[in-house]
Amino acid sequence: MKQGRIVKNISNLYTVACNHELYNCLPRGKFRNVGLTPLVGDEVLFDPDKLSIIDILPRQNELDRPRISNIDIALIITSLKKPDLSLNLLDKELTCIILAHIKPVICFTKLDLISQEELANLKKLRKYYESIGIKTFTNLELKPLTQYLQNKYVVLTGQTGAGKSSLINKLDPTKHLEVGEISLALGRGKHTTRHTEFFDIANIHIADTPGFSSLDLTKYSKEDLKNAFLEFANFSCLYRDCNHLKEDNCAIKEAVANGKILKSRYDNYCSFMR
Ligand SMILES: Nc1nc2c(ncn2[C@@H]2O[C@H](COP(=O)(O)OP(=O)(O)O)[C@@H](O)[C@H]2O)c(=O)[nH]1
Ligand SMILES: [Mg+2]
Ligand SMILES: [Zn+2]
Repeated sequence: MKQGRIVKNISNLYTVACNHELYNCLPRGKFRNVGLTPLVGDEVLFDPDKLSIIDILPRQNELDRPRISNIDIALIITSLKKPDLSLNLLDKELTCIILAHIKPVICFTKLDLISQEELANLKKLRKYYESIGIKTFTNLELKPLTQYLQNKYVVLTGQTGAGKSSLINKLDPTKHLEVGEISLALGRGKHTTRHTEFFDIANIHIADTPGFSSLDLTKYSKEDLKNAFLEFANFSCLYRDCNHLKEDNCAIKEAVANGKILKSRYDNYCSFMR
């Protein structure tokens, strides 16, 4: 029996990496009986002769969309055009990642497609997210980005068509992952990524994923959602259990009014709470 890490999954086949060797394994039947599915990222015990996964070691953390475990950093690939920037989606992704106890980092793409005015707006946006402790990069800042991700287990998340696979190809020019334009008719790419897979590139363990078209926040409590908006902790409201919605003397609403909290952040918070 050996211990390794699942680095790739296609339907029921799991590729386990162990001492730089790869083993294509099937999960043992007992997992299905107890409703347990191995995930890319899992540390597992496996039988290298029978090519079967015997046990899954406890997970440090686990993300639902994309499904993956034991991640240090989720790099949210956020395109500014095609698909257009959605701060609602970005804040949703941040919420899910923070509540999964994974460090979020934002990487903006397609700066070549935006106007000067939009570029100035991006600068302000980056400054705000940095001020609340979230690192931001663009896909034109490859050097500092790779530096920052050194030796980390990183998952690429973000909408289909945002530029996840393209980023991997950029980081390693010997890689030729399929990339694709999003088709407006289908709302999904023609040559998009269909499975989750880790690559070791430039001293980074980085996983490409299919991305997603929607995210669901209904499993979170109001308390969870409040905690996910990190900047709210800097303010104290009159009522300790204030939901920052209809309450009087709400320090959060005051901070929005005087520009200390980004209006889009607060609007997205309100929409998530509903
Ligand atoms: N103009 C522009 N296009 C990009 C950029 N990054 C990716 N793309 C294009 O966006 C499309 C979708 O990219 P892809 O990497 O497949 O996105 P994924 O679905 O997130 O993996 C492809 O046609 C890429 O060539 C960028 O920075 N600028
Ligand atoms: Mg892709
Ligand atoms: Zn409040």
